[in-house]
Amino acid sequence: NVDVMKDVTLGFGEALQQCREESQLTEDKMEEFFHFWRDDFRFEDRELGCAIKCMSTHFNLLTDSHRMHHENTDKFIKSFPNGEVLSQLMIEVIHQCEQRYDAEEDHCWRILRIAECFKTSCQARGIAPTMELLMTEFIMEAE
Ligand code: M21
Repeated sequence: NVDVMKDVTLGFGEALQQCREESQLTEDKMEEFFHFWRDDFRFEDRELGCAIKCMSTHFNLLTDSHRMHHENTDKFIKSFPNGEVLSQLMIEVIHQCEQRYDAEEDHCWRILRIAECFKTSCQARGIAPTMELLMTEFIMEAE
């Protein structure tokens, strides 16, 4: 499960470079997307929420009201090896987080809060990938 999350994170993270300009997310705020899983990662910059919104749009994962598109998200997760073992759970977690922050009208801020909630829930459920795992894979991919 942790391996599936690793692959989805690295796959999703491929859209970061394309979204930097649009979201004004500078490298000092987030160098690489997988740093999302670091213990000391802070969810403070609105730009990060904007970047996740842009990246989600890039993969067609949002509806017109900027909420998760369940069907497309399911297909996206299942496009990774063994994605089917985690797809339902991930969608459920994100959906619960969406409901918790539904009153926030600013899309970037809301998505940032949802992302933080998603990370915390994944850690509580033991499906968050470790940084060692992510970094090793990231470096191997780059070589
Ligand atoms: C699994 C890899 C990365 C996940 C990153 C962020 C997940 C955040 C979910 C935000 C979904 C936005 C939904 C909008 O309502």
